[in-house]
Amino acid sequence: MSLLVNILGLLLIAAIVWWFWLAGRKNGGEHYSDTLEILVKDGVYDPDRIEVPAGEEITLHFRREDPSPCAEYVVFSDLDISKQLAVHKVTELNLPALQKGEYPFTCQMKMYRGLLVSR
Ligand SMILES: [Cu+2]
Repeated sequence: MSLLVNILGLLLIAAIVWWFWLAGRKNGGEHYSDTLEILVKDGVYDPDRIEVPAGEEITLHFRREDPSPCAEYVVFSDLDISKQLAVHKVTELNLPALQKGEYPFTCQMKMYRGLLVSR
């Protein structure tokens, strides 16, 4: 009986974690603006999903707070664009006008992952 109670308890915890994880995610992604900063820290880009306008040149701002070499470069492999990010600073990255679509960006080892959604 106590085993059953323990299992139910674990399931409840899993459900709560799952709920908050889902609730914390933004469906369409953050909307791009000139002042939007992408924080590079603890293995995640924040925001990790950004909606950008199609057909416009834009500038992304990456604030790298992770000194590990893992975070050193941001790579847009579909666009053949990469940029070295300075630690504890904001690095600007210019992107050409994009067609509608999805453009993943990662660190060079693909542990950091983000997505640009061009609409
Ligand atoms: Cu990495």
